[in-house]
Amino acid sequence: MVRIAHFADTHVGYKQYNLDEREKDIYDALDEIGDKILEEHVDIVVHCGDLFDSPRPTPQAYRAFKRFLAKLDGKAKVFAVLGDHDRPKSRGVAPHVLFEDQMQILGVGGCAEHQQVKIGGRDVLIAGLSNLSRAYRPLLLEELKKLAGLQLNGALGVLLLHEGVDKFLPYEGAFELCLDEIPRNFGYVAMGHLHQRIKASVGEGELAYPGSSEIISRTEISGWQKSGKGFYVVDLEGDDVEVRDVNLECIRPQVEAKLTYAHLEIGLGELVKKLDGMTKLPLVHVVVEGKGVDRQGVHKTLTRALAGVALSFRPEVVEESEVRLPELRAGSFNVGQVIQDYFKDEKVAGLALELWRHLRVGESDEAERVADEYFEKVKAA
Ligand SMILES: [Mn+2]
Repeated sequence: MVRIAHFADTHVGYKQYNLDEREKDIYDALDEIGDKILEEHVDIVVHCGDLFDSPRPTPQAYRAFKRFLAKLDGKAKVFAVLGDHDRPKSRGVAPHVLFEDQMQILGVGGCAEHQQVKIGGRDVLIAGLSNLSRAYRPLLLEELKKLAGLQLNGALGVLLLHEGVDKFLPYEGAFELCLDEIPRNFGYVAMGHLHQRIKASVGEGELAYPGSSEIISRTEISGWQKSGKGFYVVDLEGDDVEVRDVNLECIRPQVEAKLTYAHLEIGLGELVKKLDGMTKLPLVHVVVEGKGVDRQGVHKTLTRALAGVALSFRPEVVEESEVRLPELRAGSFNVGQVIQDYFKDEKVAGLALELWRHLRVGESDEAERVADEYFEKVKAA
């Protein structure tokens, strides 16, 4: 049997809401992953992209990953592909190259790569293609076709990718690949990019997204509540593939609350009770809805009530007059399609869709990054 630890989207260096504690939370998650990987006695470790939050990590982020690799201390072979966050923007090298004597980076520059390793007498073929954006879909498909034609000759096949697959993004249309475009000759297709945990079958094998290792965005809260955050341990034995969740204990809780302005104190009392006794001080997302809301007053009340029971809170005030429900028929709504119809131009629609995904949850830093990246592309063209 060959045992693999599969993780992705660690976003090391990310500092949610510019809070020092959140930057440290991400390092803590990486530390715990390292500890738990050691407990599992894995042969191979694969990271499927967005290891770092940026192609130019801070020294602290580098140090956190250095500590992770030192922990493994050559006990497992480490492979990685680059994600959209940590691949270099134009010319230049990925931050991973600093560690290239301890890990292999696969499929950089739009060229899929594979290599064979021997684990306890078994041949394992590890293939990978680093992230290519939707704009390079033809190249992506061409490379995947080459991988699909690989002869495994009895070796266990593992494929590493960092892309969005349509089946798991039904409303947004922001995918790079369709499920049936994934090569079917690999026993395990290790994915990165989507931050929720997903498992599916493809061909004879299994495909899985381990999700992000911490809660990177507010949209991940429900997924975290349902299936936790962490990584996968994958056991490969002949045609049998077993994928098991390993959840982290250090995740900082995030709570969403909706309060009415008229009954703010009562609602807050209940919220505070709910927050009491959590392992780490939670991050709280509060929506206050009502008429003629005194925003400053609300902020003061929240600050007073949540001091000591929350790390920080993100307030949002919704005036009752602003609450308008759009008339949409059930099942007919696809944000990607609406945006596409409005803008006509595919590239502009792509930009708008990405901005929408971030801005609807208040991720203005992320939106800025997307806008900068788009601008750089336009400038280069
Ligand atoms: Mn990504």
